[in-house]
Amino acid sequence: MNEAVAFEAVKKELKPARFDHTVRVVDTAQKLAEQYHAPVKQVRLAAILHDIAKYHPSEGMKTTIRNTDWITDEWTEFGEAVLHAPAGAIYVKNELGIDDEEILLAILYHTTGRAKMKLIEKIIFLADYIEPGRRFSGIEEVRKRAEVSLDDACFLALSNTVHFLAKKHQPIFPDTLYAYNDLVPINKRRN
Ligand code: DGI
Ligand code: FE
Ligand code: FE
Repeated sequence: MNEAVAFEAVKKELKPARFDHTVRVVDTAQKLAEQYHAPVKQVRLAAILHDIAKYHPSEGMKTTIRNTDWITDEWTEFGEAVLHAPAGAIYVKNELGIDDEEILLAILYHTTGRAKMKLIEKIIFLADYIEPGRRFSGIEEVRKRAEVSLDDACFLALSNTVHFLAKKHQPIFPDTLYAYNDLVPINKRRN
């Protein structure tokens, strides 16, 4: 799929502010791809499409997830904010005919991360977190770390997210915790 078609497809699904976020994620992801030697075209396409299901109704997303054999039903048990990630992966596969597994994985795990993320997944996960419109607390440290280590920057983002969710007594999707443990700096893990 070419980028113009992908941009058109997301534009009609998103509100203007969310579309602007998407454009910033594409730009940020491209820079990370160049820096960390990832395939730019694939990364840009995943970034363009990553939030395509953001405004789909929750009940519909839950039904779709339950009816899709390659997506676990567990996604429906951890709050509404995570639903758009699997729903987006399903949507781009079924409605847009995207079969590139790395792009599908990058969309599927862009919110939570997972253990053993591939390069493209890490880039989309991080770009979504540090795009210049974001104002999370602690984000400057993550942006700085992204200049030197993709893994460490993803780890800091995950640490912030786990903190944020736990503080609000929100459920934490298991893959978020697996991703956190997977990227804990090795010297700390063995202590
Ligand atoms: O879609 P975006 O706003 O660009 O960003 P996102 O896809 O990272 O979604 C952010 C939301 O997802 C935010 O409300 C926190 C929530 N979230 C992230 N990880 C988890 C989570 N919510 C739950 N319940 N569990 C998680 O592991
Ligand atoms: Fe998202
Ligand atoms: Fe996003």
